[in-house]
Amino acid sequence: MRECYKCDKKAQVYLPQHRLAFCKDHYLEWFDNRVEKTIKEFKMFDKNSKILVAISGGKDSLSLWNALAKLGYNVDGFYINLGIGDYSQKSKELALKFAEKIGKTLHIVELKDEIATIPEMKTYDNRPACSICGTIKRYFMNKKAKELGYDIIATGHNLDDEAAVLFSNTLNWSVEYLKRQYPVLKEENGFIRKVKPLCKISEKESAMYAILSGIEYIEEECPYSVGATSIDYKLFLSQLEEKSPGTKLRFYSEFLRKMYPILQSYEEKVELGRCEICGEPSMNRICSYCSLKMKLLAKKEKTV
Ligand code: Q46
Ligand code: ZN
Ligand code: ZN
Repeated sequence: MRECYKCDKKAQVYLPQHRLAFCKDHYLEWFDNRVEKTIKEFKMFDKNSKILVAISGGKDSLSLWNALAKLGYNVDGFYINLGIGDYSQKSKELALKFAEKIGKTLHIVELKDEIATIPEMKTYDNRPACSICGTIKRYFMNKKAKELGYDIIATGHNLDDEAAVLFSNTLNWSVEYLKRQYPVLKEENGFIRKVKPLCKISEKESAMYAILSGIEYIEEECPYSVGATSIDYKLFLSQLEEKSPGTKLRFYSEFLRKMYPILQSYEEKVELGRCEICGEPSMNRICSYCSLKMKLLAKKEKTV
């Protein structure tokens, strides 16, 4: 058994991609420092910023909230109850429990009161549940964070998530998406600043942090995530990582360092205006959320 890199205790965690082994306390310290380093590297925010962490009840978002609070940032949580049966009920309970444990505020949006639950919307809309859900989550995160007076939204996207998206965007040469794949999206045109402080932390590292910190998180995946292509990409990248530790981090970090700056000269033809109904930023006259809501109301009326 290895010894901790920092002290003479037995190591509980081994990180092959960094060739580091740590005892529990030094692992937690390493994780917090890595989050802090990422925040500084990408100039995400500082101690005066008012940050809202998007909480799903899973290991990544709760680990992020925990780390930011420990590091002394001004940070609250934001949870959207999607109304996906037991999954949503359990994740909401865990999110509330965690907020209470660290003494922070958790703001909650109940989809059933705003529009309809995801399963209900699925019965009126043919699009994949995740596409509807993504539209709704982006909309409420942006709108509510502004209304509540926050400057930043932080999400728990980890290295595995980012590497899988990068892989997918590269396979499809989706230049417009690649151009925007950065851990900081600036505040502009009615969009609040969005950041991903766990972008250089793997899924396993974040799970270990949650477990060793005693964070209770929802282990089940959302039932709609079954069959998503991103899962195949993650599996494939993990096989590469197994053979050659550090592959994912290299793939993502080198993209940011070498490719991202080059892509900034790519011209986009996006014209952003404001939604005529809700006033939120939109590429069309009516934003995707409002058109979704209108369609839903029209279909509901037809069926009564
Ligand atoms: S919550 Fe929503 Fe995810 Fe469930 S419906 Fe899909 S997008 S999988 S992160
Ligand atoms: Zn140690
Ligand atoms: Zn709108």
